[in-house]
Amino acid sequence: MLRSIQPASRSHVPFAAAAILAMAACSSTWAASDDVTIYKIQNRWKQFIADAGTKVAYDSGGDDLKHRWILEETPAGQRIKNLASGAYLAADRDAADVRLVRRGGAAAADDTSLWTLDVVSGTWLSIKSVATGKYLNCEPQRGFAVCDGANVPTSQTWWLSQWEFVHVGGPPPPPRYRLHQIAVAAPAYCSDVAGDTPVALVAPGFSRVTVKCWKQGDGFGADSTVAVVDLDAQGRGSFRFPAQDYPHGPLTVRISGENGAAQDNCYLQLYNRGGMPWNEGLPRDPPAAEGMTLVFADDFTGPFTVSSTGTKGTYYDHKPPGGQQDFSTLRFTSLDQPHNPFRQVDSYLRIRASEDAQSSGLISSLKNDASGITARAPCYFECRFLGPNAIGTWPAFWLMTDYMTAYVQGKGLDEPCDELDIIEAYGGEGPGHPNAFDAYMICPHAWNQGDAGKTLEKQAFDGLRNPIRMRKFGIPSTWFETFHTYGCKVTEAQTIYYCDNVEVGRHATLPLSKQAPIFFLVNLATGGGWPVDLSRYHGLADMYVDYVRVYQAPK
Ligand SMILES: [Ca+2]
Repeated sequence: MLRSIQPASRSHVPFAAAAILAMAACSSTWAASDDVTIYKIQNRWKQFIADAGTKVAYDSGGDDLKHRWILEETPAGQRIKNLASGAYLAADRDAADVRLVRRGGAAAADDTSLWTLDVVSGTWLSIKSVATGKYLNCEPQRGFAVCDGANVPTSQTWWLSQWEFVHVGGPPPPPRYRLHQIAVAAPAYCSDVAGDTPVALVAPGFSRVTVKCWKQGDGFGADSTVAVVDLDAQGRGSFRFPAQDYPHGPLTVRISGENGAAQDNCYLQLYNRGGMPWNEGLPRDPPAAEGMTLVFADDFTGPFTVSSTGTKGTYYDHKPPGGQQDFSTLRFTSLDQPHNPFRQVDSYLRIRASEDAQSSGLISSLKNDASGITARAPCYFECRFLGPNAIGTWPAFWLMTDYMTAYVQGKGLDEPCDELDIIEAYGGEGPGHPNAFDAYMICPHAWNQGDAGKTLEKQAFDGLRNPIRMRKFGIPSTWFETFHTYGCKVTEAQTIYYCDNVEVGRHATLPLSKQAPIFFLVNLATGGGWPVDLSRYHGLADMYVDYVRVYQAPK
């Protein structure tokens, strides 16, 4: 059992103010036991707390009564009561131990047995003492729970202060919603819709939310307000989404709320089975490829094929060789494996990140035997995709010079190569998150090329003025609101980056990129040193790739 800590190089302070969560329909005080929702309370290591007399033990659970607990609600917080003994959990101001107090100790003036529960991630909750402001935790492995945790548990940190209320009897518990977080109760996240679609919301702490969705039209299209929804006292509300009036295919419906300092954006990803065709598929040749010939295009209209070697499959589904350099927290998973992250939907490749399956996906145009699709400068690579914005999502379209030919010749993985990240987009918003909104990163690298390579890499990066702010270049929507094309032209002199055919940055072409074969990768990675938490979207995030194409100038 280890204390879970965040990566040292990153800071992450998501929601400073954990809040009391409504458990409105939960047990009323002194109700008969068969009318009361009964829980076992387990920690992250599947150990259950139990009444051990004056102390609170945690152990493998068993099924005896000492492990069964109910919640009693009071305006000031909740009490956690052992079903069999009637004793309450209580925090001590002067000692770390959690005590068990009998009914007399739960007098109205005594706040030591009051607790605030909040959602940390998915079904995991924090249990905070109203009296001491500290968190119930299961350190220091003495077999007894204590309440000395001063740190706010997050999806990535302080697992020892996280608890799950497992329903073991009585009425089913009501769903929990986090204060100042907008949740969609229906339709399901990442589901298909068609036509007029009712949408049900729960947004505790907000009285009104605004719903927007990017709409087809001339040029870039335009934003549209779908609805302004007034919510009831519990934060519930609904609206109708007229999917028939919006683009066919993947959509991001944005639901935003504000209440004083509290703000939240919920990104409801949907797939519109109906709707209006808009910019789907391969457009005519882009201006940046003038004078070049199309050498590869995939509109994802035919079978999506993968193989690690040979010409049979178009792609490899890991970073070659063998995925040993895969870099996603939710690991890149093969097409032919359980939890396959790939699915062809109409003329899109969907890459799904799933926390339940612990999987996501990457495609590489270069395979394990160094065969595959490459182009040499002067050349142009382009991809049209829509990325998901959730905590830790990291969609990307990027290029590398061929290092696999050297690898299959036995030269290892320390040979020089270049990497050109055309777009690295990081999801998550607010303090502790890298970009989102209209920002993404363009990152050139000159790997294994000594100090000279590092100098060139730094010059190239510094000249790009990252992050790339899409609005600054006249592009009115973001990488997660609607589709965009992301392109890179590599000439012997300059490497130029485009979004929707607008130049967004350039640098002197790195030495290897001038002459080595270049291949492309598209992925929905997660993490990269940043926290990953898709729980508010029930563990799902989808990237949709419309097409990818490659041009090269005739020699
Ligand atoms: Ca397509």
